[in-house]
Amino acid sequence: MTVLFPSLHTTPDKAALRFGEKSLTYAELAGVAGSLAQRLRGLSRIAVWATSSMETSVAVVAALAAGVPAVPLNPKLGERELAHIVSDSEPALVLAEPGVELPEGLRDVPREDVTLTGSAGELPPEPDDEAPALIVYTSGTTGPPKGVVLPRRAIASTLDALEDAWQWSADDVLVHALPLFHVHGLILGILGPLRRGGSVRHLGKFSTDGIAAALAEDGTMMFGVPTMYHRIATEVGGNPRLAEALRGARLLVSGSAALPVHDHQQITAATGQQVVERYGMSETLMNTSVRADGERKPGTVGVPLRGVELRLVDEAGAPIETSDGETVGEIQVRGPNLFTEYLNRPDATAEAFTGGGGWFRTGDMATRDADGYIRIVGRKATDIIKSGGYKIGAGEIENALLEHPAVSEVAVTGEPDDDLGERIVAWVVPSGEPPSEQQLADHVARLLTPHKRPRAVRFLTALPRNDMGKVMKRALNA
Ligand code: MCA
Ligand code: AMP
Repeated sequence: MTVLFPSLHTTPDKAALRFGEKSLTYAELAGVAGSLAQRLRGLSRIAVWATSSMETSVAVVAALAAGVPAVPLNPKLGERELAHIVSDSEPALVLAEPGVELPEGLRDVPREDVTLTGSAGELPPEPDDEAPALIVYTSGTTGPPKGVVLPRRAIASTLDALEDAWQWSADDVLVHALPLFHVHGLILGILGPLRRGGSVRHLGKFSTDGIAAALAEDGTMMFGVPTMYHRIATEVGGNPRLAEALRGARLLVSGSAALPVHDHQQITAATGQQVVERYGMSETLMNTSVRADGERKPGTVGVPLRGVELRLVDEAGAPIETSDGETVGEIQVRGPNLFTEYLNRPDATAEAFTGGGGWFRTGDMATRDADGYIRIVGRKATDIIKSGGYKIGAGEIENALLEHPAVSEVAVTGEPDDDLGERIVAWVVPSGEPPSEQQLADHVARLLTPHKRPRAVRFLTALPRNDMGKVMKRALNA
């Protein structure tokens, strides 16, 4: 049985978590999470209203300690998406920050507030390594998001592989402002430092000033999505305080989407730092990274992490043996970092793996150079959009927009965007008087979530279709 967070037992006085004015040492965290864990034991599954807060972190640590699978919920989820996740995951309880209002969609789920004081509790014995620990919802090309079931084994192995790749230690103080309902912010950004016995400083909300202040104070590492690094890159040349703070960091890590080489270059020019990129997925956790002690090659996501088997395959599914930096294939991976299944979706789980050998098909297209560095060049499915580091399925937005009375037909695509990487564009055939862009954005934000809202709406009299009647999305973007 793996002890997930040894420091809860071994370094009581060390700072573990800090959110603004709130902070907890390892002993305090063990106490509050232990007492909550005792109350959670035996429940089938719980939800966590995942605000960017200390309470969310305590709730997740408590659920892990109790061996109860936890579903982190984006607090901005719209009504349709929330209803789907609640009915799919059937949480017995929702843990929330005191005083935070929960939406109607959770009215049938009992609520328990997470408090940071009160009687200290004993941590229960460690659950089994294969026990489901977290269920993280992620979008596909069509249909509603699927729940990715992650066992403790995957979490421990990915975090230990990153210790090796980044020389990540108990001395590191991680600074970030990532949301806590996805793998990046929650597993890497909170559970990562806790597994190492280090500390986290979460900023609540991203700002370049917040990053500069935290790194200048005691931060040694920063995690962010490319949109955050792009905002830093745009500003850092004219902001000596930000440049100085970044210069002093031990390691800056970017992930969740590709960081453009231009942003890499601007940051390096102003700070001397070379941002390290790593590549992962909700289903696989982390697969590759540029190593802290390795050559930094901007525009690549580095080499496979310890324990991760990675291959590129051609269209026929045959492995590509050459490492010429040019031949493009789909990335497939295998290893202890992988998820167990999609919740309630054996069909989708079976489809995600190859028949022979159990390789997971990532859908990401890449090349490999002679040093084994992977460069991601695109995705197999055009219907997956990455915006602000969030994965978004075109199909779910199309379905939501079709429910709007003023929309007759619609196609959704992703378009390059300097800030977001890709922006969501809705191509709409109106049923009468065209609705306003704002109306359609609000409609999607209300049903799904605000980051899935279209950032541009273009009206057409008909969608371009091929002889089979299928919408030709490439023609729209041309
Ligand atoms: C705007 N807003 C609206 C509307 N329009 N709300 C409701 N209805 C509307 N019509 C609100 C938003 O909710 C938000 O509120 C504010 O306006 C601004 O939103 P927006 O422009 O969308 O974004 P932003 O605030 O500029 O955010 C950029 C960001 C964010 C901070 C970079 O995109 C972000 O945090 N991304 C991280 C994604 C991530 O963690 N991905 C990891 C998954 P308010 O200001 O109140 O918030 S990938 C993963 O886990 C894998 C494993 C991996 O590899 O990492
Ligand atoms: P998600 O399903 O939200 O976990 O997103 C996973 C996807 O994000 C991967 O399949 C990749 O397409 C993308 N991704 C993650 N990290 C990187 C990176 N460093 N460079 C390019 N794409 C990335």
